[in-house]
Amino acid sequence: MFAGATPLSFLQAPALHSQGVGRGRAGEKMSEEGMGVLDIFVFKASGLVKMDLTGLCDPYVTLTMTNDDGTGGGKVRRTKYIRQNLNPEFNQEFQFTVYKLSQMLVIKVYDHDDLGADDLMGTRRIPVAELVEKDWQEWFHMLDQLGHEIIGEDGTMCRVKLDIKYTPHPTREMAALGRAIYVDAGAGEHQVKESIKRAAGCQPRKRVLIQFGADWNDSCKKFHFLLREDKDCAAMCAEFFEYFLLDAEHEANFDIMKRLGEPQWLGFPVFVILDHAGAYIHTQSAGHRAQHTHTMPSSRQSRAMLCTLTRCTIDRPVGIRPHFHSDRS
Ligand SMILES: [Ca+2]
Repeated sequence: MFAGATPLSFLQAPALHSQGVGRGRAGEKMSEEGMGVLDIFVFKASGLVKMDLTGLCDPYVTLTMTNDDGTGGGKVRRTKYIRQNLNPEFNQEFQFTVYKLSQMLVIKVYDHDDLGADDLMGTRRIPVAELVEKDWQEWFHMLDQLGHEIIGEDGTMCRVKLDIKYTPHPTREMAALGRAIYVDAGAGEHQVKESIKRAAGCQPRKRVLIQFGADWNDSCKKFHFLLREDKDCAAMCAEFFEYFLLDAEHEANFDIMKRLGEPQWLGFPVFVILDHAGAYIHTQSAGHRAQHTHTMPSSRQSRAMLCTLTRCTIDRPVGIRPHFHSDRS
């Protein structure tokens, strides 16, 4: 080793325990479990430059995730170093938690020296936002301190081959889809009665909004999730409606559906609105797209549907049964 003998030995070896990725810009606390996980497999490097008197080098690769503002970084992960090799194979795997898409992955190649500080050969920074887009199996070209590509001893580009795969954590929404929501089927009549009472007790009075459906239908769960969790939908829903779910496939609710004109024949989920006295006002399906293409409703669709429902409660005369009731028999 002869640190200083090459213009590439301008930086010191990495500190192995720098600050953890716990906080983002301006001290904003980041989620403990993060958004997901990056699995990074370091295959090999090639096109390295000579760093030692022998004409070779003892390369290793380090990986770091910076904070979300691109500064600092988490713990440095490093491969073993390979003695006297300009085309080393590492075959080591590392895992990183992704906290924010604004983080950067920093790849560095160093030359190990038995005496003195190791020498940096090249660096590459890649936005995490790009890495989570797809699976990568790619040669990443290393850059010098001026941002130029580095030509190795063999005349090829200095580069590192990585296999990168991103796995997002299950979101709260996905978790919600995994849970049963139509759970209190036997209490249907009671729920109708209580909701009407609550709607009448509000000032101004609310309507009753019943979502008929079944647990096997993911659109039912998604709508329910949005009406409860999407900020705009939840606010609109709470302002205008006493909202609850009824299992359309449970015998205990068949009488209710019969009274309301068999809304289940429009498909799931289907929404029925009653006024504060329990009189029928309106029936509306979630729309063909949501029901028949297995396309999950978006927040925008749910908001649009809620707008229509709220309009219906004002424009529609009370007590007219849906026409499809007689169509069926
Ligand atoms: Ca060396």
